[in-house]
Amino acid sequence: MTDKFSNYETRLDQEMSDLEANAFMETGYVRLGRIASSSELVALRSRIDDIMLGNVKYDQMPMQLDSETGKYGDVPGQTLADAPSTLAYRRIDELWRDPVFLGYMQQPLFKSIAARFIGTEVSVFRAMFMNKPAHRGTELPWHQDVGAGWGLDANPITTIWTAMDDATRDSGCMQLAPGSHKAGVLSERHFPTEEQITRHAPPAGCIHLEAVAGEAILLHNFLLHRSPVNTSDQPRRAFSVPYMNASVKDVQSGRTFPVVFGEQALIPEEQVANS
Ligand SMILES: O=C(O)CCC(=O)C(=O)O
Repeated sequence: MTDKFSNYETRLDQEMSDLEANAFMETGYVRLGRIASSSELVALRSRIDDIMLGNVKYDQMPMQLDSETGKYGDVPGQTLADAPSTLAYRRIDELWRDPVFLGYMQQPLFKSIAARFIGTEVSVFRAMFMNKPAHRGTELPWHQDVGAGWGLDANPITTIWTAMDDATRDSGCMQLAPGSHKAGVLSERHFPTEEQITRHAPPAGCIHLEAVAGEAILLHNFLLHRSPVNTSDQPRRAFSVPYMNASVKDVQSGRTFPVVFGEQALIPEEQVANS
């Protein structure tokens, strides 16, 4: 089954409705509508191109190349320095360092969602660009975005995923198992067993989450999701941000995470690239 978005107007309403909040808690995801306008999409795409090509550099930004084989196990480690200039990155993290992406993450609708599910002091576990270049990409197996593997002292539940291009079945759109978030944490290491997949993500109960460029979807972190490789001629880029309480700590270092809403919130104008 494919779940398609049908309203192509940019969303103006900056508050999450009760209906949306209830749908999210019931199914584990809710479509927020088209959030990024055409001009915002141009800005986000050109900024990420500049980061991938090395025209805008952040020394601390983890960048991961795509695998040659399309297999998840073959993804190379993350590079922090001397990143090659190419549009074939699979993943770039810590985009809260960048004013364009930080500004996008801090918009009023996302603040209203965070206020409803988290509170006023809010940090982000990651701010991740996820790319499936044309005729490439890496298969991402069924997983939840929780568990001891993330190394946090509390599990976040709200991730906002934004399509930076149309995401179709051909370009490797996400697949979801609606309702699977209700099963709780299936594996502390991210990936469920085959038996759990059969039980919680049966093919007849799963959907292809096609999305139009600029559309954002609120995903429950416990929801099982996956995505295949991109077989189309177009890239399938996305931006994904898990929001959580600013008190959540990394269990090893004891550190908290970058704050995006609240008293200590980062300010886009103060985020400066290294070159
Ligand atoms: O964009 C994708 O294909 C998957 C992204 C994902 O797993 C996430 O945002 O947690």
